[in-house]
Amino acid sequence: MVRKMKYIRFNQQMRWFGPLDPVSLSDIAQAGCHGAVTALHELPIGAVWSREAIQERKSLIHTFGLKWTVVESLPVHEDIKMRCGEFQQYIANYLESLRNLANSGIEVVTYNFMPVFDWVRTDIAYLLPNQSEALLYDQEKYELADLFLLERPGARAEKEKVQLERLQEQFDLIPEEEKQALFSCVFQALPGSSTALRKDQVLAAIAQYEHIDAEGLRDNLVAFLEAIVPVAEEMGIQLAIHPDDPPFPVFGLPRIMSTEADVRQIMSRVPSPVNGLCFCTGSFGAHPQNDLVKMLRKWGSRIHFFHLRNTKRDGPNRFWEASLLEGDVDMYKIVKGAIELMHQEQRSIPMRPDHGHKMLDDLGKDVYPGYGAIGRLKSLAELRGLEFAISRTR
Ligand code: DNO
Repeated sequence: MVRKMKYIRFNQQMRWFGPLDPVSLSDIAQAGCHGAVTALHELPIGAVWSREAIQERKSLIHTFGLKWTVVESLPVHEDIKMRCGEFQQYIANYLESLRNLANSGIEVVTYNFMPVFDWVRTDIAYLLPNQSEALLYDQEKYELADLFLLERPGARAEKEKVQLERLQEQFDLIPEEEKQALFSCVFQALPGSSTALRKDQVLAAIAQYEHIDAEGLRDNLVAFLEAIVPVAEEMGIQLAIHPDDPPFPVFGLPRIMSTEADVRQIMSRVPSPVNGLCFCTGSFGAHPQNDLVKMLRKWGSRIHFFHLRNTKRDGPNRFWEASLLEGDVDMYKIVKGAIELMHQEQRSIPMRPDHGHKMLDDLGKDVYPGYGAIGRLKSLAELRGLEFAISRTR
């Protein structure tokens, strides 16, 4: 008989981008986390993660009294997403990495299936009334970047003539340095994304998807999962797909993990319990039709990792990253739902605060956008307080 534990807590994590991250493992340990979520960021996408390299990183993390049980991300090569080129070799590599990770004690592997771009924002220093800075996605800025900076063929065809004229006028008013900043924000700034691509490289990467629609991409994801799930099952690895961020198509590329309906399809087409979700409240929460509390209730047993952050929508396809307790997501209900889930299933689920505001001493520092220490520490403290209070009163 399973003895029920009184309090099952989140397995508290913070993301660490490796030895080059200005936020150190010592900072993460001082924040009181149980572990650091990380990846071998220095390796090219698609390469095998060797047992030795994994062990070395793990030993480093252990030196600070932290554990490494969650990988974010083991990135999926574009050939696998398109099911072309060297995709079989890349799947074989992925399987080898999964085995090596499992043999080194990794329990959860996070990945995404977004073509070309991982996450997209149009401003990484959106000034809040209290002088801290947040990340912003503004559809209009995105359209300007798409039409006039990237000059994606096809972007113009998606617009009416009058709309184009209005956008052109807007674009002409932007000073040159701001145009540059917009380009690098949209295409080159965000951590965890593949690499800083040049305009021609971005265009070439997008063009490769010309003949792949959402259904095609979904089939490719299912085929990928069918190849890796048996190994994940055998090795005791939980797979956690990250939702699309933002949760709608960008640059004419298909997106297949934006809504509850998307989740349902992938979870039911590959029903193994190891085929699970990274429940990112920021990404799912930016879509007005997603009822996050309901999704958590419905798909709880398939949630292997929580990313907790809040967004505030203030226009169609426009949102900024709000304080943890203040955006559109009811964080009280989410944490309550997560606690219920952990008790019901008698398991502690890894959770990390996601992007934080840039604030206090971090304002002058060069930190990865969204990943300064102080803003995330604030969110973590709020989450811990919420969790503690809910657990004590249930
Ligand atoms: C952004 C992150 C993403 C995430 C990947 C997972 O802050 O949430 O980069 O790590 O999509 O594969």
